Amino acid sequence: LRLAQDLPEAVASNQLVLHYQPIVRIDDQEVIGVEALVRWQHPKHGLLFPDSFIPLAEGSGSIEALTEWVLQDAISQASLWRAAGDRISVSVNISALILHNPAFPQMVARLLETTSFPAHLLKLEITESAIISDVNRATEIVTQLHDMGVCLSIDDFGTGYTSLAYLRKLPVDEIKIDKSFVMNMSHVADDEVIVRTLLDLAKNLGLSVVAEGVEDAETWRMLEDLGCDVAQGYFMSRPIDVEAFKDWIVTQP
Ligand code: G
Ligand code: G
Ligand code: MN
Ligand code: NA
Repeated sequence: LRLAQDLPEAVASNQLVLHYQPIVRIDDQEVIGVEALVRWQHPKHGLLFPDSFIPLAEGSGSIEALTEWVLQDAISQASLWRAAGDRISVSVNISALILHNPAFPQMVARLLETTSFPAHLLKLEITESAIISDVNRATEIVTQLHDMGVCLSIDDFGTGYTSLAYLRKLPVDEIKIDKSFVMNMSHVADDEVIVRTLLDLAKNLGLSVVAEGVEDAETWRMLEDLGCDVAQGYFMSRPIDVEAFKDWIVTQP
């Protein structure tokens, strides 16, 4: 495998493809957003998942170009949906390294400008560990993005080491409760306690919440009872390509 060496060419020649997973409001089952998840349609190795190449992109200097491609494609697609009348947000995963690049906010601003896509409908998902590695630098860049109106979301929430006071200092809009807690909450009592506590915490800090990893109706109902607003998971849909998403969305109430 020469994946790291192949990456720049893959980005340049459109071998990357985005799949989208719906993000659904629980009370009326309205699709309010999507998360974009990158895949690599490799000419020799077939469809590769991000865990097999994002770390390589980070280690080989390709992550900037890859992230720009992902943002450009996700925002263009969301603009098309918007033009068709679907007012949905688009969430993009951002690698820790990107938060060390002072040119990043300007790049995002340019993409929003050329598509006329509203900043508040773009959500950047940052993992807790990403923020921790260089607090001051990341805070500066996150604050610039926030001032532009872009939404900041803490991904995999509950798995990192971020203290709550620290979380509150950052201009964060949303937390995504990690799927490891949500997946089993209907039959593991401790997981249910953790999800309930995180929901409470988010409410008290004025943050939006997405429960990730909702895999069945029972979990959906429990989240509804707990007052969770928004859910994402295989129960609604796996991440799917644009064509499949178009077919999926018309089956929704
Ligand atoms: O879609 P999948 O479950 O295979 O995603 C695995 C991991 O890859 C997730 O943690 C997700 O955040 C990450 N990921 C998916 N797309 C991107 C992307 O465009 N950029 C970065 N940095 N990570 C991504
Ligand atoms: O780390 P991040 O939250 O970005 O990762 C998202 C990944 O989680 C997606 O690539 C997707 O494949 C996976 N995922 C989404 N919903 C579910 C789910 O309900 N169950 C499980 N096990 N994985 C999920
Ligand atoms: Mn994510
Ligand atoms: Na997550």
